[in-house]
Amino acid sequence: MSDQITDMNSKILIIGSSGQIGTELVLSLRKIYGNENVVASDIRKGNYEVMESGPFEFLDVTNKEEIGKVIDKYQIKEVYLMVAILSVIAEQNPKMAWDLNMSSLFNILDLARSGTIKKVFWPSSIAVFGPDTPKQNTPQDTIIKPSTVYGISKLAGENWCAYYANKYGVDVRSLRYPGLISYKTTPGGGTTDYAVEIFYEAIRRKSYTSFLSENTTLPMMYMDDAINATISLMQKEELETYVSYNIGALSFSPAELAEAIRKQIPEFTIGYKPDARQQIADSWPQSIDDSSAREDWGWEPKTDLDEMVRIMLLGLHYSI
Ligand code: AKB
Repeated sequence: MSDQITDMNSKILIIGSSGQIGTELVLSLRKIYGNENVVASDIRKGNYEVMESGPFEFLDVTNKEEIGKVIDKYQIKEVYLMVAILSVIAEQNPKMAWDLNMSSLFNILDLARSGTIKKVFWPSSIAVFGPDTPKQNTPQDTIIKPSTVYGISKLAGENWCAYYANKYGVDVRSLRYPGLISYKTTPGGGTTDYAVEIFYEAIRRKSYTSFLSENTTLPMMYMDDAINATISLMQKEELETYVSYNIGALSFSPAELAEAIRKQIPEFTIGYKPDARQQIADSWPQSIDDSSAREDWGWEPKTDLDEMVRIMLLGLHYSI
């Protein structure tokens, strides 16, 4: 197994380029492979930089024919499918979330099986784990019985990816993202979103009311680390077998995040008003064992809590 950068002439398609991860993924991939080689697509307009720096296509991920046309038009070789209905919205609309999360994946896996796509990236999540999973240093392989609609769709997706990889030889790769923290595009509909909202409120009002309780510790990661993980996993020439990798970086509670913010904004205050999202958070791990990712392809996070807080406050200071 050797490492090799993706062929510089192969075209890449990101579906869901207006979302939190998609936005930053497009910009990073364009820096590596060139603006013209990275096609952004979404059902809605995105960030100005994404829309202006290279090709963009309006695309409905549930429409396989439409996706096929974009793949043919640009001779796409790699697809990053960054579309999903996250945990909170999925609890409110179970059927809609299941339909979108699964049909988008099937469309891409089927196109990869029968066409010219050589590699697919599909995001999984810590949401695959459930209340029976060990909470500390959650292993790669463990009890996996999710209690949320989103988690059920991610676990089914992981199994379908493994099936397409084993049965049809589709090269599909995946990461179990923790909560992702970034300032370029806001997340939407997730349980870990408090860890982004808190920065907006810290700058605007110097206070925040958390919808998770004081000591709810969850695995989290600064976006640059998540993007690096994603790209380096895709740059690996070959992986032995399909696996959706655990990746860990930070673990903190709302109280610990508030304490880190207070180092930069001493007058910042936090209150707690847990709502229905608490139950989702309580079913997830607190920290992640990512030794398989470290061993198999050299995963290593770089941003610690204080550095992440500093970057977030600085980034948002100039943009809101
Ligand atoms: C969510 O909170 O739903 C997501 C996730 C952990 O996958 N951020």
